[in-house]
Amino acid sequence: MKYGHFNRETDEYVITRPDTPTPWINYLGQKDYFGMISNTAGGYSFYRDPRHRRITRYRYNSVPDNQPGRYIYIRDVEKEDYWSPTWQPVKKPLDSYECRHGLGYTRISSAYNGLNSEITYFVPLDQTLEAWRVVLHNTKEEPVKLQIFSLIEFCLWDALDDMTNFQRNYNTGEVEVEEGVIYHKTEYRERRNHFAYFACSEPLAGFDTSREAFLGSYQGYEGPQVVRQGDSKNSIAHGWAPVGSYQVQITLAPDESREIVFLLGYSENPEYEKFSEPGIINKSRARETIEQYLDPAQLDADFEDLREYWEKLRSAYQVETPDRDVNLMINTWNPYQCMATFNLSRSASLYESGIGRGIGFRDSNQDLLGFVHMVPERARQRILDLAATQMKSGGAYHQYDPLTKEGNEKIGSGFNDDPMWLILSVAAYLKETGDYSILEEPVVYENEFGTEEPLHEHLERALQYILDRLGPHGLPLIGHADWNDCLNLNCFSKTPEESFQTHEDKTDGETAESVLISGLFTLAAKEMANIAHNCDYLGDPESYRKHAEKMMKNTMEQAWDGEWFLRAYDHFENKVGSQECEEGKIYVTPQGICTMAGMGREDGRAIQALDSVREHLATKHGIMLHQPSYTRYHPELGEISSYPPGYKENGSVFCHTNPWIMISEAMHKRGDRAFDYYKRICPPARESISEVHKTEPYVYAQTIAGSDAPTFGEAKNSWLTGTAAWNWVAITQWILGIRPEHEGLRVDPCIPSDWSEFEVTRKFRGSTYEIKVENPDHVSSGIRKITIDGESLEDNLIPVSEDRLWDKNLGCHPRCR
Ligand code: BGC
Ligand code: IFM
Repeated sequence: MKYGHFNRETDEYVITRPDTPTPWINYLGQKDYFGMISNTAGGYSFYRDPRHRRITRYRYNSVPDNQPGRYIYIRDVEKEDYWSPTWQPVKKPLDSYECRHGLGYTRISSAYNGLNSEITYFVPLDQTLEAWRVVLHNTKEEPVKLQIFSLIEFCLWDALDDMTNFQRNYNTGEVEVEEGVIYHKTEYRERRNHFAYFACSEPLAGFDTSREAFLGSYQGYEGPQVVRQGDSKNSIAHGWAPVGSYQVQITLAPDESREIVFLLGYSENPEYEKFSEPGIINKSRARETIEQYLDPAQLDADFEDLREYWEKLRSAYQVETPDRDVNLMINTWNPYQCMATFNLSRSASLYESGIGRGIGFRDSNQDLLGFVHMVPERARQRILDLAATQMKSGGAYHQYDPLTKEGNEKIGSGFNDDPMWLILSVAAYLKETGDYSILEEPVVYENEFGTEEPLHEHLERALQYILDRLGPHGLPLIGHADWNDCLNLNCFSKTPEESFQTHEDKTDGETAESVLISGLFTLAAKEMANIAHNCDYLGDPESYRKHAEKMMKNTMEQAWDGEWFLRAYDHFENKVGSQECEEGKIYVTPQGICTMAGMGREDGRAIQALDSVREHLATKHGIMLHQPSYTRYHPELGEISSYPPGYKENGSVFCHTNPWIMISEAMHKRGDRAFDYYKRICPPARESISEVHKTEPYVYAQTIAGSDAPTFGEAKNSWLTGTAAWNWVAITQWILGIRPEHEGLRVDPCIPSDWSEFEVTRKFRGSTYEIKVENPDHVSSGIRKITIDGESLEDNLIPVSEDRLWDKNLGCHPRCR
């Protein structure tokens, strides 16, 4: 069952009924000011950091779901009737309803008793405000007298305190209303000097800033007293719960339309004022911005800029293939989701509360694979920020704070796979840009001044980190966990208190080993060899190759279980992910990563591992993490078995890992299989079973319940997941096969054999490549003939022009000389 449809012309997903199985959201904002908005206008906004600079309040896990949000109430004065043009929160049945989630904006249109409304929400580029453009149109033959009430509920900035520390925060809320603008200034006294404002383009017929005055005591958002009675109270909040509400009165003649603009913004006093005039908010600058952005002509121009911004980002890779879902994902939705993960890592979504996590070291390094082609300069900075949270040991803080960019002490380090992802992201950056100068950039350790070393030293230390931590079978020690945060195999080597103290970067007494990290290490060492081959910053390429070979050999000896790769050895040297195990006999992760790294390619064991995945783990809803799921708690395995069977890390279809199998299948030239897996989890391919899948059909979710779960096929945790970046890599680089390499652009398709042709436009190192692939013989892979501008090419690597190639001897690009 569908709840909407894709519009390819406008690049929108159009939701045609409001009661979607879960709230289907979109993100607003491109850089510093962000918001989440659902198809019924639920959601919240924040400036940079969703924990410490939360602008509006939101109630997770509450009922009714997905409240509050960016609300407009409309009241017909004569009929004394009111409704929400966004359906929530009043939920009166609308005569028509449509929500269009587009790139960087959401537009909700509806009709009720002859009044059409259209509300467009967006954040202008480089601004710290959001605009709501409300257009009302009277379709009736008689005039209609209306009262329009807006509502936002302010968060008292620190989102965690806001939902826990009521003895304090019922006292702190402060607002000011001046010249028709509501200022929310809680906390300004402590020289924090940031504030929010809410403004409106129309003369005010009234306002409210006290939630209780607006809603009425014991009332909810669905029927505020002020709206029911049509009478704003002009209330000023003192403590309790500050809100922002305006009342506008208009009369619309038959067929008349009117636009009203609301602005919600964030402002800070300039740095010097923070100290010279503590406690005074600088309204004059905010005022200027408000004047400027209340103007519809300005907003028209901004909306156009926004369109061009997304157009430019997406234009780096565009396709026309025989498959609708591929076209939708590659041209629009997959890069869009990748940018959301760039902006927010795993911090704020409907499933991430914005207070739990910062920017993940592992996560953001992987996310980079999906956005580096769109925002290479910002990707460069992200790499440097991440590397600055690395430790001298080569390990890394697992997360950093988006506001201060400092490593999170509480979560600490000890996830032994972390350093490998830095090597993989730097390799991806180099292949995309050819900018080897990044390797020379001085970067500190643990954000500590004076500890700078060039980035290439950080990479060396990352690799060494693994070599310094090999276990009894010569495989990498897992530490607290590897990619699977919940596979905690060293629980028994520690007291219960110690097992939660991961900030100490040491592995004393820990013996559990990870086969996934063996594979990652091999991939990373091979990337190091390639980088070393192309520039002089790293050592001898041969030495990295040797490390890779040794790890491969040892893994094949110690971690091949007969038909697939083992997952790990636990603290007692027992096998994890083996035929011998009672539960969790086979895991997808090592089959993907080890075969991608080239293990078992020559002797057929890689193919065998992939076939085992198909036999034991592949379902119609995607490939499960392991089988059988754990039915009881296994203290020797840790958190993984705390989840019920089929959910999350305990045997769900953990979508992030599926593209590893797609990539490996493509590497082994099995295009039909690779594509078959692609389609099983591809969101638009699941659109028609939205009642089962439940989350948005335009973005990936982290998990889909596995076959051991009663809700098999149900997705959760959409938007902020490494699934976006890895599927991008799988489809664009391995299935369509257009792959950036150090020396040029590889064209190496491995497609479903029934495709006759496809076309790609790829921007790469300053040139635009228009690539047409023809497949008259209906094969999956192999290139018979390749021509470029009419000339035939011997190899399928399109070399980049000389001046875009890094020159080892010059230590720069020839064009920079
Ligand atoms: C996992 C969760 C887990 C959490 C804490 C996350 O990465 O997805 O399932 O509960 O880590 O260990
Ligand atoms: O690898 C992790 C990721 O860092 C956060 N989400 C869950 C994944 C698997 O545990």
